[in-house]
Amino acid sequence: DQTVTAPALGDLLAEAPSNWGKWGPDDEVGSLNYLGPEQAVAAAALVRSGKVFTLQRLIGDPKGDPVWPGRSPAVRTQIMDEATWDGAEAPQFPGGLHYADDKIDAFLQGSTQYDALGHVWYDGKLWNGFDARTTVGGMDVASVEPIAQRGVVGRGVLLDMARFRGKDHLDTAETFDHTDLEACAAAQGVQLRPRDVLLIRTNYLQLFFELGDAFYEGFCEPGLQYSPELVQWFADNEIPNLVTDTIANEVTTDQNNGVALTLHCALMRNLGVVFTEITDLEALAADCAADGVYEFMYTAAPLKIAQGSGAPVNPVVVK
Ligand code: UVW
Repeated sequence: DQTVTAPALGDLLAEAPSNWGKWGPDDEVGSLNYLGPEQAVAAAALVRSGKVFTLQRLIGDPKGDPVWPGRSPAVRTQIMDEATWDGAEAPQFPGGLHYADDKIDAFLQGSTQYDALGHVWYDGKLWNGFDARTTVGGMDVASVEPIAQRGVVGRGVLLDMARFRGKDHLDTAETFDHTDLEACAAAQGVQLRPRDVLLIRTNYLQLFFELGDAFYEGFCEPGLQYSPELVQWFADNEIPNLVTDTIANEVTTDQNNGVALTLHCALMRNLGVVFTEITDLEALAADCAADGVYEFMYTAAPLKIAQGSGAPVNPVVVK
């Protein structure tokens, strides 16, 4: 049983690099501090063709909404429609206006989303050393609010790991590391630079759309796998934001030691790397393959949700 033999995160990451305190004791946006006006101006200079790509998955996709096991897809309910206005009790507006209204009941991590830095923790501490009890009843610190307030603008680089490995999509539990990312970048003819927003394509969720509920049997997404060297690489390269097209941005269960979601802890909790999950990179990847340009301006701003552990987002890329 891997859950019994897996090492505790506190032991595994005892010597791992940390950015706690680097931007002051009250900081709630972590490695997004690496993105400032200089990075925004440089990113804007990458806009050449004016092609725009939106990276959010469709909420309410008739083919289904992929979510982490235990979460449910968003439910949209229509409150007002043309039929509503037929009844005797229907409100009447001078001039005869009718309108449609909907509401949505959704996990904040139930579609394309930004995680708050305090979304995960271990040993009772969140990002920057904040006490995990500050999450009780709504996140008092390190929620998605300051990330949403700030927004994200920077040089984005797509690393198409599926194409690099000659596959339609990566396989269940398939792993890769920073050396693979560098090799992928080299094969694509793009140079990785410090403070890049990394967008990693696996196309793994294609299996969700093919398999439906059977997708969740033996659930283990492919992705980056923890090693001390990988975490150091993220620290050295001052990566602000990791964006992927999987539900949780990393191999679900470490294939070496059985630990779940190690990088959520090593990168998000300890380094303050912000995670963006469940993006749709297909149109962007097709375009990059066609024109050979894998760098672009990446912009995103999650919804401003008070005390939220995350928030839906529709990132925009401009090439
Ligand atoms: C969990 O936190 C379990 O997953 P995610 O970061 O994908 O929301």
